Amino acid sequence: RGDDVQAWFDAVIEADQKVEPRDWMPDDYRKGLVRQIAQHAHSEIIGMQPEGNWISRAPTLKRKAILLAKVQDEAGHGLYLYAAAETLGVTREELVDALIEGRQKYSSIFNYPTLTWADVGAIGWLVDGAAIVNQVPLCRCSYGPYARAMIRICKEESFHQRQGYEILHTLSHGTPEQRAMAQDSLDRWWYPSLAMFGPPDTQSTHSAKSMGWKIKRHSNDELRQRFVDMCVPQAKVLGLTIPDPDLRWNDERGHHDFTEPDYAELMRVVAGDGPCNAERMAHRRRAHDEGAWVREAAAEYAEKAASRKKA
Ligand code: FAQ
Repeated sequence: RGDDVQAWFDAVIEADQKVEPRDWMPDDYRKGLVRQIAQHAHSEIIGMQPEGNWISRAPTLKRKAILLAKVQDEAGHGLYLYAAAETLGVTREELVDALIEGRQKYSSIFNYPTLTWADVGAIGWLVDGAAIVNQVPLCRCSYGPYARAMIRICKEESFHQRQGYEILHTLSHGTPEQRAMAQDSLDRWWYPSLAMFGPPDTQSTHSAKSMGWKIKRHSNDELRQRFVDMCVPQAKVLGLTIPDPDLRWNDERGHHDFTEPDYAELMRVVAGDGPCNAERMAHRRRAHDEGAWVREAAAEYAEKAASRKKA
């Protein structure tokens, strides 16, 4: 029977069909998915903080309403992804505890500070842009609930990316000070955004398995290249300079050559030693503690509603 179910699973993957929650799946496949989906969900939730920092200081009422909606979308994505992970037999409480106790990760990018309003634009353009490049292929991933969650999430990320681009476009066509602020944000966010795609393929521990299972459809380096190629013409329209003197079109490869991000820095930030790691985790823990009464009230209400139904 062991061989039968493995053969069935292999055939589903081979035929590009979806694996669903009740189907048999190898333990490593389940664990790998929980790891990636949980990390993804945590990133959405922690990712609310850098931009949340600017909600009270957005330059106009309209900008404030847009930013508020974007940050709320991120909360929605997090909850959506926790729900997708729960279909694999873990609970949201377990995952949130793993984040709070530092046993699970979130994306390196959210450990960098948002120093100016232009950073809200740079996050939209570059961070959401990188998220889209990474996540559009995940819409075709082999695990049904994750693939389906990604479809809606990508649509919303697309709006997020445009709002960030529009902020930077306004600034880069504004006063000299606004232009300088936009350029400075690009200077600071460029390499951390490239690092979002993970270590180079030669050092990526999970890629081979993940690609075999069709969770990942492209390698870290392939997606990073796709992102660079996408950003170059967009930066030109903004009139901003990507901070890489070696960035140039390579006719032979049909891609841009570029300077790789500092992967030692990526590993340091992932290990907890980035500019804002301590602050992000402290904020998350405080929010969790302060929300305890909401969780208790919701559980109490659910219990009452259930007993009322029984009566
Ligand atoms: N940060 O073997 P690989 C967003 C870890 S977008 C932290 O290559 P894999 C939207 C990796 O976990 C951001 N850790 O790993 C938004 C592994 O460690 P482990 C979230 C990283 O999984 C925008 C080790 O290094 N998006 O939130 C990073 O095959 C604005 C070895 O790496 C996703 O999570 C990193 N940058 O590939 C929200 C997308 N890179 O687990 C708010 C789904 C690598 O063994 C505001 N995830 N590591 O301890 C993925 O596509 C993949 O998991 C990768 C990494 C591509 C991130």
